[in-house]
Amino acid sequence: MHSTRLMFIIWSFYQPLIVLTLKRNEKKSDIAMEELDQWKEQLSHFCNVAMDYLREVPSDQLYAAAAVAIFTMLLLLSIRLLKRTKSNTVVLTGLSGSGKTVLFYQLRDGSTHQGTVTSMEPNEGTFILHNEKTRKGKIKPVHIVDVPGHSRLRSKLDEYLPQAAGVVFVVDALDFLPNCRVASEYLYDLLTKGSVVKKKIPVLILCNKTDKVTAHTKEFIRKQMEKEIDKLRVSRSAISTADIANEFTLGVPGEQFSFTQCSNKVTTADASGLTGEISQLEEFIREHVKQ
Ligand SMILES: Nc1nc2c(ncn2[C@@H]2O[C@H](COP(=O)(O)OP(=O)(O)OP(=O)(O)O)[C@@H](O)[C@H]2O)c(=O)[nH]1
Ligand SMILES: [Mg+2]
Repeated sequence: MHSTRLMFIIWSFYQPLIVLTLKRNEKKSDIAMEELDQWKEQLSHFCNVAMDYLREVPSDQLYAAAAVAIFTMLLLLSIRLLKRTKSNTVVLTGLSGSGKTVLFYQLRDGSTHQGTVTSMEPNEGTFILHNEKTRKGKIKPVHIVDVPGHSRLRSKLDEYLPQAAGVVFVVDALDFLPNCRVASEYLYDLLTKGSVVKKKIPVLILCNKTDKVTAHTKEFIRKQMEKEIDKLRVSRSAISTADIANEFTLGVPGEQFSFTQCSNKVTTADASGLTGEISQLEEFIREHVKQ
């Protein structure tokens, strides 16, 4: 009973203030002074009623009401802040020639644009995915970054990882075996980076170029990379005072390495950037960059 009355008084107290603010925001210079005085009068009347009532209410109830109001405000504020800081960046990484730039243009324009040039600069853009352009309703644009695979440019990856909502590690499924070790080393370095582990950034291993019949399957690629990383785990931990400074270790000691042991989610998918078969990549992006 007390609380209903209290709510009514609080509402009565704020109502004129809200209306006043709205009126001011409209910036209508011709607000009648008369009307303003009327509001002021009403406001002071409600202030008096509220003060009288507050004097009657036991102080513990007042404290409880204030605590609930502050808690609700803080909760709403933190929800808003969390929503705002949610990133829309997805980073494409992987060895040179795996097909990142072709995928980037497929995502943006639905076509491939470029020939066989090795990227010398990260390629980035914020856009609505090409396949979503015809969809109705509000669609959130995504920020896609294609970081070149050239070893001298890989350090650029560290600039983008802190803001990443997801990382796509592109693997050439056609020319996989000769590159398996180097690709696994690169993936190992990625999965042991503090920026990836601490924030549990989801990683998608995207087996690209599956338009060719000789391309390896994602299951095969996953298994081979797990085996390679298992070997790397042993050799890297042997170099304990490390030239190679991996921030975190991978897997469970004494067990064969599997991506399921990673603290972040590591999944695999197929794609063909050249022919535009990128639905699994788009699914991953949308899963982590919500509308
Ligand atoms: N068959 C086939 N070839 C592809 C596919 N995607 C890319 N390629 C070819 O692979 C080569 C490399 O593609 P890019 O997109 O430039 O590779 P990248 O990963 O951006 O390479 P860097 O910029 O050096 O890191 C090009 O010759 C592409 O035509 C695909 O899905 N299928
Ligand atoms: Mg490129």
